[in-house]
Amino acid sequence: MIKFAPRHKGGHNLLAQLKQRLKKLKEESKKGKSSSKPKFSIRKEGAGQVCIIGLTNSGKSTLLRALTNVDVEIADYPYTTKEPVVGMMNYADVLIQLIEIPSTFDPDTTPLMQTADEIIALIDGEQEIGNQIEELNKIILKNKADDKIIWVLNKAERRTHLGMINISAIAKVGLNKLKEEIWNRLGLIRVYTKSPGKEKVVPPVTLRKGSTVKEVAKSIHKDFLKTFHFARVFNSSQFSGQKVGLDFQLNDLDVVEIHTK
Ligand SMILES: Nc1nc2c(ncn2[C@@H]2O[C@H](COP(=O)(O)OP(=O)(O)OP(=O)(O)O)[C@@H](O)[C@H]2O)c(=O)[nH]1
Ligand SMILES: [Mg+2]
Repeated sequence: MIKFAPRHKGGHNLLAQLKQRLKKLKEESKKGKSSSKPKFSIRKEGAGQVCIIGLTNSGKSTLLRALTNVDVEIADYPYTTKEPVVGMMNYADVLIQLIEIPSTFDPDTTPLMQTADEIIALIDGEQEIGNQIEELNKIILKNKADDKIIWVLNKAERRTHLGMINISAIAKVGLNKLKEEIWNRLGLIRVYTKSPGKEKVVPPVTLRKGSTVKEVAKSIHKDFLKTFHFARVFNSSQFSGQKVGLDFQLNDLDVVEIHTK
C-alpha cells in the first residue's frame, strides 16, 4: 500500500499512517522472533518421557498406537503425522509418556528431544538402513540427544538388524522387549506403599535407583517425615517384614509399610 499510495498532497496523511503501521509491524515481528520458544512444550506426565523419531512411514504412529492405544492416524503415504502426538504407555503398573515427533523435523518440535528422558530412533526395515541412520544422527546431534537413543528396527518381519531391537509394530512382535528396555533405561524403581493391616496401594510410586524409605515417606506427604516412627519392608528376601529406618535403601517392587508415632 505504501508503494501505491498517492504521493500528492492529499495523500500525505495516509502515507504517514501506513509508514507508522509498517514500523509497528516490523517491531512486533522482531519481538516475536527474539522471544520465540519451541511451539510445542509438552508437560511431562508419568514416570518418564520418551520421543519417537524416524523417517516418514517408518511406523512411528503404528508403534505409538500399539504401545499406548492412542487413536493416531496411520497411513502408507508420507507425512501423515503433522504435529506431535502424545500417549501414555503402561509398563507393569507404571505410566510412561510417549511422543511421536513428525518426520518434517520442524524446529518447533525437535527441541522436545532435548528434554525427553529417552528417544526411540525408529528404522524402517523396508528401506535402506544406512541412509536412515545417517539422517537421524544429524537430528540427534543437533539436539544433543546422542546419549539417550534406543535404536529400533521396525517391520522386522522383512529383515532384522543385530545391533537394534527388532520389532513389528503392526504384528505387535518384540514390543515387550522394547518396553523393558525403555523402563530399564529410566533408572527407576517401583515401590508400593501400604498402611498397616491394609493392601498395598496400586500404582506404585517411582523413585530413582538408590532411594530410601525417606523418599517414599516424602512422596506420600511432607508431614509424614515428622510423625515417622519406623517402616516395615516386604519383599522376596529373607529379611522381608523387618523394621527399618528412614535411611533404608529400597529395591524395585519393595512394599513399604510406614508406622507413625
Ligand atoms: N510391514 C509392516 N508395515 C508396517 C509396520 N508398522 C507400520 N507399517 C506400515 O507403514 C506405513 C506407515 O505407518 P505409520 O505408522 O503411519 O508411519 P509414520 O512413521 O507414523 O509415518 P508419518 O507420520 O507419515 O511420517 C503404514 O502403511 C503402516 O501400516 C510393520 O511393523 N510392518
Ligand atoms: Mg505418523
